[in-house]
Amino acid sequence: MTAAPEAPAAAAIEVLATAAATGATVVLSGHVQPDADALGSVLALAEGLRRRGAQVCATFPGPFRLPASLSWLPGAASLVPSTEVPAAPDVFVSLDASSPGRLGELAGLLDSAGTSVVIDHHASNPGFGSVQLVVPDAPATVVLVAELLDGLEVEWDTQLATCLYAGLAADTGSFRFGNTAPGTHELAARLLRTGIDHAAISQRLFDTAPFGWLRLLSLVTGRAELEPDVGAGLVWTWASTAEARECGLPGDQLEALVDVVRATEEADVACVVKGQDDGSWVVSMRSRGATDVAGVAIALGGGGHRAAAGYSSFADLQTTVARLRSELAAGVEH
Ligand SMILES: [Mn+2]
Repeated sequence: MTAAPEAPAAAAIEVLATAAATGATVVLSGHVQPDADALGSVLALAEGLRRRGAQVCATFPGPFRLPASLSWLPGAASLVPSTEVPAAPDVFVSLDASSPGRLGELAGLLDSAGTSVVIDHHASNPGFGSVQLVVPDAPATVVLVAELLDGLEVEWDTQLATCLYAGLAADTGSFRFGNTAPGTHELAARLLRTGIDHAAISQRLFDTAPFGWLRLLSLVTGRAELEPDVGAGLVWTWASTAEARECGLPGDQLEALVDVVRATEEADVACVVKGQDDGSWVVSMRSRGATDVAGVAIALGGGGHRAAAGYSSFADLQTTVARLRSELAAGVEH
C-alpha cells in the first residue's frame, strides 16, 4: 500500500484532536446500508473520539437497520438513527462513503456542520467535504481510521481492534483480494496482538447464516446465466428481497450472493441483480481482474472499486441487464 500523503491525514487529525480537546459535538456517519468497513470505521473512530473528550453521535442513513452479521460489533448499540443527530454539529465525519449521495438524508450535514471531514478509499470518490482524507490505495477505510486513532493518541484495545479488524477482513475478502498489501498484514498483526478473537469475528461476518440461505442459494444459482461473449465474459443472476423473506432471511442476506457467483471461471464479471421492495434493482458486480467494474458502474450511475462496484437501476430486469451487457461490450471496444 502506498503511504497516505502526509498532509491530508494531518489535517483530519488536527480537526478531530481540536474537537476532542474542546468537547465539541461530532457526528459520524457511514454510507447507506453500511457494511463492515463503514460500521467498523464509524464505531472505532466514534469510540476513540469519545475517549478523548468529544461529544459523539454515531449514525448512518436510513433505513436504520443493521444486518445480523454486523449488529454484534462492539458499540453498535450506541448507534442512533439519523433523526436523532444534531443538525449542525461542530464536526461531521463521513466514513467509507464514495459520494454525498451515499450519505442519504445526512448529506446536508456536509454543509451544516462547522467542519466536514471525509474519510474514504473509493477510487470513484470525487472529493467532497472541507477536509478530505481519500486514499484509493488503502484497502479499507478502517486503515485510515487506524492512522487517525494513532494521531489522536488513542490506545488500541480489543473493542477498537475488533471494529478495525472487521472492516479490514471484509474489504480484503479475508486478505485474498488484490488490495491486500504487506502493510495490510502488518496492520492485521498489530490488531491480533491486542488479543481479539479473529476466528470468531470472521465466523460471524462470513460464515453464519440461517438454514434458509441454502434454499435461497439453490434458487439463485440455479437460474444463473453464463454469457462468455459479453465483454470478457459475464455471469449473472437475480434475486429479490421478497424471495429472501420467503426463505426466512432478511433482505441484506442478498449481499453475500455475489461472492458465490464470482467463482465462475468462464466469466470475468459476475453480477447479481437484486430486486428491492420498491421495485428498483441494486446491481452488484465483481471482476476477476480484466474488467474495471468501477468504470462500468460509474457509467450506469453508481461507483465502487476496480474489482467490486455497483449501481441502482429503475428499469425492469431485462432492460437493466441489457444496459449492463452493452456497457461491458463497450468497455472491451475502448
Ligand atoms: Mn470500504
